[in-house]
Amino acid sequence: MKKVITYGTYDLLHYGHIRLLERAKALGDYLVVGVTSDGFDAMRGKINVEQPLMERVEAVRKTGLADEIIIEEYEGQKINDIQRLGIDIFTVGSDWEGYFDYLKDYCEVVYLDRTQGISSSELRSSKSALNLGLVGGVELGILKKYFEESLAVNGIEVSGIYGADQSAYHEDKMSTLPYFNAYEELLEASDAVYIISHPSHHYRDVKQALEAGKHVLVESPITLKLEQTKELFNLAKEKKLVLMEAIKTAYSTAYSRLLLLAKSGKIGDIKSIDVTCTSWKDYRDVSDFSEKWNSMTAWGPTALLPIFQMIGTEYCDKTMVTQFLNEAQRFDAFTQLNFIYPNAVAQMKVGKGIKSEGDLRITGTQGYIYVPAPWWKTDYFELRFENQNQNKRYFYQLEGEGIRYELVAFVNEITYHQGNTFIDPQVSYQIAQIVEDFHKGKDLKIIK
Ligand code: C2G
Repeated sequence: MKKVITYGTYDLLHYGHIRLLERAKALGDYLVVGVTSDGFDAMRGKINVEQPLMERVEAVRKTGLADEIIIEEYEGQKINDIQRLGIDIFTVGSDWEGYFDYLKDYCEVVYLDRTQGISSSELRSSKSALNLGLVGGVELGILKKYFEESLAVNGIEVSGIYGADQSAYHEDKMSTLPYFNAYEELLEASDAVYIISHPSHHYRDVKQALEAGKHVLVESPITLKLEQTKELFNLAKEKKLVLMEAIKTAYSTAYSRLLLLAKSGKIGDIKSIDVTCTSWKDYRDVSDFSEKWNSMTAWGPTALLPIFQMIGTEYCDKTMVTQFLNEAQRFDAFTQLNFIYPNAVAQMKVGKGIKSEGDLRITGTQGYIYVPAPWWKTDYFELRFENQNQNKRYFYQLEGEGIRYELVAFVNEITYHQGNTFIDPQVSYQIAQIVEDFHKGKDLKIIK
């Protein structure tokens, strides 16, 4: 018996799919169809799939062409399936010509002509790509990462750049993008913007974008003041626009799973969180820090995230200690914060003028979770117990440092209004509050 396998998303099943399945079936005696899971599609950047997995499976089943249907969930699964199921022929449409030649080591590979003139993309309710404008500042490296990641996400088209130094990109792909000299013009050309101007400009930049009717993904902190952050969220709500805080860690798979595990009681009650984020640079020759992200704004929001998301925002006391490299311009070499909650404590240390181990430890009454440095872009963490035999290790794929997932979440929220389940507004408000207190010097002790 000749066994054939083929894979696809089969969104809004159409004539092109059916013709492919018919020809695939005709190649042998038994046809296995692999239908991609929602998660796998999201990971490979196919984020605009309209039907959920079960509906797509049902549609394939109804064709009566598949003898067996399996779900494709991870990269590299094809080899496993082929060996496991004893497959003789792997086949797929000619749009994948050459791409699956590596499977020739395991079975015969056949590319079938793609049916012209029909596709799921055309059938999908003619939603065009989201035009995303990039609003820069001095953080050129990060802006570039967002551009590169946007290329891996279906449904996003970068419309241009404003506010960044164009000459910095002369050698790469980004230089081909339109550069706008006026923010209004970039807004005009975009449906949404990603903003990484200096935090002191966020309020102005976000407000202008929202007032122009554009969705906003803004680096955290959203603004430097709690009231301003609230005002912007209200404005977004009023205008039915998405305002999303860009803390990439919040959108990564490993971190999301870690959050669920910690909350599920696997390590007992959480009693303490210790979190450190540092990135060192030599600032000895720097005299003007006005456009630089200080340690608190660059790292504070990321470090505060696990604390506020795991033990809440209702602490009873906090102390903040900082050492300034430039006190007038509020540039801190490092800042340490201690929180006391009714049932737990937390400590965060952030710094650009110090270097330390950037790990995350969550202490519970039964065990602890350890996330090695750099914890904020991790694909791995461990659950550890007194009895080491109970220890567990968890690995998750991390694409583009989490930026890719963040962009997918942003597009999904704009398209499907699923609600931002990644960062609760209360967490955003509390982050803004801490950043505001720091800049005002409230509860702040200064060391030399
Ligand atoms: N197809 C076709 N003609 C069309 C459209 C699609 O022959 N007009 C074929 C594709 O080439 C593919 C199958 O139908 O073999 C399913 O297409 P999609 O649902 O778009 O899935 P795709 O993303 O191509 O998935 O890892 C390989 C993927 O799983 C294939």
